[in-house]
Amino acid sequence: MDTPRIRQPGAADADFVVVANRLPVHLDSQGPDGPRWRRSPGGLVSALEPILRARRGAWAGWAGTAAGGTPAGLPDEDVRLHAVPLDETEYREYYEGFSNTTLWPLFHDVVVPPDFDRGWWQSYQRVNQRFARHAAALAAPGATVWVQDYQLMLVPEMLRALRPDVRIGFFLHIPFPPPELFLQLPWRSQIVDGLLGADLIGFQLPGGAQNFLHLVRRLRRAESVGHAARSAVLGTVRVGDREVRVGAFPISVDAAGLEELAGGRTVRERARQIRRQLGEHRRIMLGVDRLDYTKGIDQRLRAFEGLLADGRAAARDTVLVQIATPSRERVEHYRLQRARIEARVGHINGAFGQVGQVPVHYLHTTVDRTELAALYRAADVMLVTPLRDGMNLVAKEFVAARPDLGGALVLSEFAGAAQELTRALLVNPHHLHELQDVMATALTLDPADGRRRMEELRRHLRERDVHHWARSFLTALGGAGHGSLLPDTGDPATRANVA
Ligand code: GDG
Repeated sequence: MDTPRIRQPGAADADFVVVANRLPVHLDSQGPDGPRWRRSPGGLVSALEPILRARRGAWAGWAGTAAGGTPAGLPDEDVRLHAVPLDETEYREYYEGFSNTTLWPLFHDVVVPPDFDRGWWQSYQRVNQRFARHAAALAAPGATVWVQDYQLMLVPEMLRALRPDVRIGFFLHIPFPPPELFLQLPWRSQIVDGLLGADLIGFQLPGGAQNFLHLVRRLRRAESVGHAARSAVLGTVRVGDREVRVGAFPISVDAAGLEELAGGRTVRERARQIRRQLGEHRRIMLGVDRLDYTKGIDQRLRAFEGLLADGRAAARDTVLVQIATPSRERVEHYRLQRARIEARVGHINGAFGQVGQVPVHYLHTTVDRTELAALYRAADVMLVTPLRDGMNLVAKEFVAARPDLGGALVLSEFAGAAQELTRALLVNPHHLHELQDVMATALTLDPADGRRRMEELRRHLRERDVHHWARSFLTALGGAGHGSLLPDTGDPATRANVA
């Protein structure tokens, strides 16, 4: 699937359909023979691909260009990629507007105030309806459809109306907020009804699942909500004659794949080269984030500035490398955040740098997988300090990329990952002094202590990788009144969570 092409629907013959805002490919170039598509890296694709292959799967999503995908055959007939078109206005209103200026900040503890706009909401409904129609056209009788994330929360109900025969799962990748925040949303009941069209609603954390169950209790009759203590499934909601399961399924990374990449010669050599380039004797702190105001990049820079100012770090012995991947650049809060971060980087380097020795290396770019793995391996301290984050895969990737047991992980308590990676150096990033202290501790961590911590973190990750995540979700979905979705591979994760 290296240079996949995209085709529009054929017969409704897919037994397993993934519906996500984006297809797992992006446009690489426009050649003479038409567009060339490249596979987008990411754990979700690696986790779902084997299942898509084994079960005559299809993936429906937007191709990332206003023109939509080019209808064509696929070189690999086992995995069909199906483009859902979006025009420029819809991209602005449904994606940049309702998804990323209303829902994203609302679901991340209103770190910035969300905007409520009826036009955006109407566009969100229209686009969700389109995704539902496309999914309905792809699914074979009795198929399983797995809908992903906050951009598509109305799809489960809309799809059920079109295709009552299919089994529907929904997974939310971002936090689900407490009811007091969610209830600000003018269209709160419609969103909840949309989600309740699923057979299984999955959240990253038990807290998100509980928030949702509390909300349902407030918005619908209390007696419709039941408790369930069956592993990942935490509760059930009765909707007419159906039972909707609600549970927590913390997502993870392809730990074995990353370990292999990070252990390879190319990455190890590049990591050594990075260390030489930055100065052999210097301690390297690393941040890797989409440039998003939820990721706490600005707070991290302020904390580092404090360490430079009070002498606990100096440009000659410490360097912070910050990769800030461009993201949602036309949305105002993102533009403001970028300006703030870049001003701070300039200020820090101006105040504490010398010729040939700046304290912050800031890269507003996307690096390739090999470079990213090399940076993980070169780092002494990994800084993952979001103000709120559903999970945060960077924290898990860093752990997976350190078979050498080196490197210290500073991890925000407000990242979902903190509930599992308890042997990281946990920190409240809203508390500037605490953040400074924990960063200083990480810089001077006793190597034996660091190795013990990393060993435990890695043990956890080996068991709880992205394959485990996909299997436990699909097993719980399979248990929702139907037979199992997965062949028994002997993997304990396949057997886990069976209700
Ligand atoms: C959402 C939720 C949840 C970043 N820069 C580069 C690059 N990346 C990759 C990382 C990682 C991914 O992007 C970012 O994932 P995160 O989990 O950190 O954050 P979100 O994008 O906000 O994801 C989040 C996630 O969904 C999954 O459920 O964990 O809470 O917000 O994989 O490695 N990859 C490459 N170059 C870069 O420059 N190659």
